[in-house]
Amino acid sequence: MNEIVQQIFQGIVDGQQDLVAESVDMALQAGVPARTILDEGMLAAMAEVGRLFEEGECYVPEMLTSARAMKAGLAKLQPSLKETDVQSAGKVAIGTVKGDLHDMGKNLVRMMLEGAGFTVKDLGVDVSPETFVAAADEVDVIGLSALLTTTMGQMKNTLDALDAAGKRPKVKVIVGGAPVTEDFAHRIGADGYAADASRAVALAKSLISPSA
Ligand code: B1M
Repeated sequence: MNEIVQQIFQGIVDGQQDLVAESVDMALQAGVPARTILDEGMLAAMAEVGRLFEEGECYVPEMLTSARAMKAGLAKLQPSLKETDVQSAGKVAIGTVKGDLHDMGKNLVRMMLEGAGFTVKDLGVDVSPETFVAAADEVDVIGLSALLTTTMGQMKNTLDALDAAGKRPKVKVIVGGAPVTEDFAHRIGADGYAADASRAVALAKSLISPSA
């Protein structure tokens, strides 16, 4: 692994916000592709933090400082993830479902959608089905993110609420997040599942313009 990318990886694992932000700047200046920084530095580091947590080698406060360090790095990376001069590709409302406070994946999907020309309304975290329903009239696609097995059920609740409010025919619903699978998406009646942010963009595009 490139030395600066390794520094970003370790900085996130250790929760060093300033170091991560500076290292991302340095990596970009040195010509390291934004995708390499994201995939090999940042996402790999968060996976490592998850592994350490699972094995009892780190706890919630450490996960939180790692998340803050990743956020500091993402803020630096965001402009490089955006394409230039892109037309609006459609409107998306995105949020992390009720009971779930994880926002990094959702933020990444939002950034990539914006980079691809979508207008995105970010509903935040711990978003109730009612809030998604209220946003449905303004957008073409609703994106639901969940990181906990215990909150995945809120995706189904949100789909049910959209259905009950008569909004389901006019809006496409896509789902994603670490515990979510294609099969789960199918079972709850979502319009699509994406394993990562790039695939979420491709999915949203294909749902809005099926021939694209
Ligand atoms: Co939490 N946490 N956490 N956590 N956390 C996980 C998810 C966990 C897997 C860790 C572990 O045990 N290995 C575990 C869940 C276990 C389970 O449910 N099976 C867990 C747990 C247990 C918890 C708490 C319950 C811990 C506790 O309090 N005892 C608690 C729950 C709080 C709550 O939400 N109510 C909790 C809290 C936290 C923090 C607040 C400390 C912090 C979050 C900070 C924040 O987000 N602002 C945190 C973190 C950082 C993690 C890990 C380490 C990293 C998550 C992350 O940011 N990944 C995580 C372990 C892991 O995932 N390996 C873990 C980076 C992010 C870019 O990836 O979100 O997967 P991800 O997004 C990906 C894809 O999933 C996809 O695209 C992204 C990549 O391109 N994607 C979508 C995501 N959303 C999408 C939507 C789409 C499409 C694709 O369409 C709409």
